[in-house]
Amino acid sequence: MKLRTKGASRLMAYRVFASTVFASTVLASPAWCASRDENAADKIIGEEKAILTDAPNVPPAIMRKNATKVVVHIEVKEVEGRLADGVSYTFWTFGGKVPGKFIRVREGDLIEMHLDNHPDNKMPHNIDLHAVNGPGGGAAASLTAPGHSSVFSFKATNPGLYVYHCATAPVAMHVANGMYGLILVEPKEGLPKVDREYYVMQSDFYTKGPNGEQGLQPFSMVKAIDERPDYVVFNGAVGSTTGDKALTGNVGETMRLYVGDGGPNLTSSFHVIGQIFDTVWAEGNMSTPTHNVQTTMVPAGGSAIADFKLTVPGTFILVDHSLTRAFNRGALAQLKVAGAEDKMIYSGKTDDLVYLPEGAGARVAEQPGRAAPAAKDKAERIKAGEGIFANNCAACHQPAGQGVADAFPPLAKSDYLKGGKARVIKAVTGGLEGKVTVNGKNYDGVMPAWDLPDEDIANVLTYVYNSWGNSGETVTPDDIKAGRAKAN
Ligand code: HEC
Ligand SMILES: [Cu+2]
Repeated sequence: MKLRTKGASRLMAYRVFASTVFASTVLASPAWCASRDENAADKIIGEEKAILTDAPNVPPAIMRKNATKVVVHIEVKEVEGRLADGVSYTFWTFGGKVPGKFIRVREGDLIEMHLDNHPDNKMPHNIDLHAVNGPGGGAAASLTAPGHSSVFSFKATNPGLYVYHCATAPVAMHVANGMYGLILVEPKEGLPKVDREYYVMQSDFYTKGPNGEQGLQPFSMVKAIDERPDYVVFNGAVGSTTGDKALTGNVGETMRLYVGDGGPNLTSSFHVIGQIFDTVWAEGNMSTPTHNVQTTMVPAGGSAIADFKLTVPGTFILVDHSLTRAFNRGALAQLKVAGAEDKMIYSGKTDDLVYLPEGAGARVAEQPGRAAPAAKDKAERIKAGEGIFANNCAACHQPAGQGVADAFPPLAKSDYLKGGKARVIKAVTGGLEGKVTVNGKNYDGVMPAWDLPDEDIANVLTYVYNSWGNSGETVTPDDIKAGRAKAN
């Protein structure tokens, strides 16, 4: 949809708007979109079968200049699939995947909706489309037992990006199991042309076992009611859109994300790290775009459309900016942009200088005066060390010490640890930077010096030495005292 900016049409727009307000009880719609009544009255010419896509793909833009009858067939399937590595889940789906098929129609179209409930399914299902004017958004008309198919139709009277979902009791359970998707009702003039469009939908999952517990996980109604999700994901699974499944683009292209939030509970603070949205149609509304947006809220059962231009290459990360959801629960996707650098827009790191503020050598402990309780034996050291590791080391070296390729070396089975305690104590107390080789791989990063009491460092290193297949040595506070790197 193009905003008409010329003075004359603005004025005309205002007149239409004003006359609507003063002359009748018809609700004013923005002058550049057709009104609900105009769309309702649009003549239906011909018939076509809807092109439906799985995320992250979006059906092609509609070039038609008239309203038509669009036939949509969606098959509900209950399928077991991957929720995270080693974790599977019985998803209830609109079309076999989570989120459901993307449906694209034009305002004024008549949609003939067929909901087919596969005979192997165990539950009845239905569909409530937020684009429908009618009780339950179509839910009552579409309640369908396994092995049956329901048909109803509706007129797409209001343009926008709408969520659809199952509304069969218990509704939250059907939604929590994956029953949601998006339907775009394009305005007659279409949306501004872009080079790439993608479909991204966030949702929250509630499993019986905690995040990461392996195997087939049943749904937990208790956690759902408490709004304590174990997983918050984009497009149905942790890592659905990362690595070789990342979204892609090229420098110079314009990109549009159709973002939905299926919930059932959480509102998304949707953000792309390292990008600014040039245009956002907040809440999927088509009449008042906003510009230059960093983070846009996508409510549960709501949507947003975000456009931006790709100006520099690199990997950009899509997140729910409620950040533990992103980094600890899974709400993280990637966009990989290829092309030439533009050092004016983004220089990259231009320099790495030594920064030694006055007094840096003194290294004040974070909690001055805090005396770590002394561990009585090796078992106590390991136990205390586990907590210290989780709080100080796991963020980089990872909870199971496996490290992160090219960034943080592993502590699990690390041959660096075999090189003797003295070197390790020096690295942890004095920091480590420059090239190091661990298990045959090179790292060139910086680890800060750890301002922890001798007791804590002894404990964390004893924990590291006694975990993940390492050599099992004990490190004592006396070792630390003797081996501390000299403050510079
Ligand atoms: C901010 C990220 C970060 C944190 C937190 C961190 N490290 Fe490191 N660590 C690194 C990096 C980066 C290197 C490699 C440095 C280099 O390339 O010169 C490293 C190297 C090491 C090494 C030597 C290489 C190896 O893999 O065996 C040890 C041992 C180590 N760290 C222990 C710890 C311990 C113990 C803690 C917690 C007290 C900790 N690190 C916390 C980033 C971190
Ligand atoms: Cu259902």
